[in-house]
Amino acid sequence: MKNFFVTTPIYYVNASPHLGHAYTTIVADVLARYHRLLGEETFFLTGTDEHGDKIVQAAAGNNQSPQAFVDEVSARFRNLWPVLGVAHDRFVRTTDLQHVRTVQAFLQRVYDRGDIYFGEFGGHYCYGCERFYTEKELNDDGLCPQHLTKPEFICEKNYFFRMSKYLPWLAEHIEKNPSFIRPERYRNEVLAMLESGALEDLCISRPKSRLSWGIELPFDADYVCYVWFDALINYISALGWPDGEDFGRFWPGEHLVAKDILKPHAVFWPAMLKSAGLPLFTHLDVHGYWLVRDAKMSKSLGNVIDPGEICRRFGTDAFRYFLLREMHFGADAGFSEDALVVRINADLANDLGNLFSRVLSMAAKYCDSRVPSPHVLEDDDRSVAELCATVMHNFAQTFAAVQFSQGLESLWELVRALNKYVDAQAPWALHKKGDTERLSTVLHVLLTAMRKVALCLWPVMPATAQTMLEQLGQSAEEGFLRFVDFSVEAETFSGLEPGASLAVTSNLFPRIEVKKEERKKNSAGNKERGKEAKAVDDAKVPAVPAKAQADFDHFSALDVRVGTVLTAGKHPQADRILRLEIDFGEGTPRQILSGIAAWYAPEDLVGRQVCAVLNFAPRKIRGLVSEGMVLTAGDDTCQKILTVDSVPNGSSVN
Ligand code: ME8
Repeated sequence: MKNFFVTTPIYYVNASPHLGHAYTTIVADVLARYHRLLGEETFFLTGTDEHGDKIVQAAAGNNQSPQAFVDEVSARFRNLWPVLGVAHDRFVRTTDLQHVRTVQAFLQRVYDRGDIYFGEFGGHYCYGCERFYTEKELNDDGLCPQHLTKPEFICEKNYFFRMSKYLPWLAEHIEKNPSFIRPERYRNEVLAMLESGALEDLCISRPKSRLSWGIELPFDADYVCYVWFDALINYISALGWPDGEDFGRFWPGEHLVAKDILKPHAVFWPAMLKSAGLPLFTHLDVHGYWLVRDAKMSKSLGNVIDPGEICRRFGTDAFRYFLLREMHFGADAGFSEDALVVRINADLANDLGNLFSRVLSMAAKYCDSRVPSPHVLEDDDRSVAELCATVMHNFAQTFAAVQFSQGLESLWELVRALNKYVDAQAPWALHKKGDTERLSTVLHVLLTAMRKVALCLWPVMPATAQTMLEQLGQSAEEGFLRFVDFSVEAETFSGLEPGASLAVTSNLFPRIEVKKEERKKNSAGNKERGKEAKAVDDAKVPAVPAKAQADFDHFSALDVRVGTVLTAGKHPQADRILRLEIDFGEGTPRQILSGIAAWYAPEDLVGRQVCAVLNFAPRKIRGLVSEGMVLTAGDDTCQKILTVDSVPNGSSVN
């Protein structure tokens, strides 16, 4: 028997799971179920990535220890998956003891093979990415290409992985194995990266003096492992490497990620595996971003979609279908509730739901809700059987090649063709004519084809497919999977037992009636809520004369940026002033004095992000220099800081 192992990235524990996380994990679930349909023994892994600077900062911002923080957020991820119909086999956490053991064994092996060395290195460190950049990797302005912030130049002694040694071999492997990274555009991107010569050895340690929340290096207790080197190893720690039997059974696996983490998966990870003498993964499947109102989801834009809430409102299977149908794997796609409703009404209620509803009610009327026996097949019937076989072959091919949207599109050709077949054969007319043989054949053809549709849909819409099968007189999920052989199913136009009892009616997907105004309100979402809040505020704030009209140039001359408060204390000479040290991603924090002591205790500000004007000339206030001005809102009676929803330090306020 063949085995199949699929993984999602393990999610960075700093937020609640969003639509992007949901998509990757649902795709992995679909693939796992598809391979189970093929009769393969599958293992599906997901989990959370819990070490590194960002966790420490986020935990501090929450007044929690890193461990308490990761326990809480990791549970939030784990609890979401059943809501999305996701049935993973293992949930790995990088703070698991087994993971720590595997990482240390892996490091030791690579070290013993001479692929880790100690050296002094000066590099451009981006705190957002938690990694060093080489000069060539920075953008033309010398900024981190991901965060567009100025990295800090750090020179320290560290351990390095001889990644450069494996790059020529990796390029050759990718050239020789066209489906190793797919779709092709990402394969080309990685080959270009390898050809550019910008990649060097990888710094894989952090001194404990700077970061202690990590896995200790087995060969130097003063250092912890770089978070990416640690996190990637989850794919084998979850299988118990080096001694767990699951490793021998399921590795190598197929990885699913979005384009943001292409490089660590396509370059670091294969080089690490090669150095440790382990087989490479089979495929790296890379998808694009879900965009909401044309932008990548981010808290600061207020366009983050909560997948749990969408499932509760529209149904889990409808949501899964939409995600798989709407995104062409590899390219970006847009999410909106309007588009979701359109798909539910057109594809699920009209095409699929209608087919089931009309055929089952005809079977109730004309053959007592029992599967009829077929008689002589005519050309039209044979065309349906042929279309079924073609669609199932397409479906298998496209799903194996992660082209889910195309697979579903092809399946819907069949669903639409079946509706047309109903219209053309007009069973009601056959009944009127008393042509029972032909009527039985037509209904049998329809019910057989509907069963094939249900079979294909099981990976994408498991609960609905199960209902469909039960309505067709078939047994439930587990029993069903035991006897189904997908390849045989594609070849043979049969599968129903004459006489088996059918459901009397079916209402799989009721149409969603959305009144125009309500839809407007839904799609405006946060915008509407913002307006309501504004209306309340407008009522409270007394009208003040507006300031004189100003030039945009005056505004854009100000350098307003976001930074995290690292320390806060009272000004020794001025009661009303707090002395803050704020990290704006510039390397050294700035000292800024702010007259907000009446409204904030210093400890309330530590870990919070604030906005400040940075390009005023430094000013001395009672003996201390202030290198900027923190922005606040309010009046003489109360001033509150302007804060933002976690963006990288140094981000400009525009
Ligand atoms: O990168 N559209 O975790 P992460 C589609 N911990 N998918 C999206 C998305 C979007 N707008 N935003 C995020 C990490 N994703 C590391 C991984 S693995 C060894 C360590 C999905 O929480 C997508 O799968 O930032 C992406 O690869 C992943 O979330 C990144 O999740």
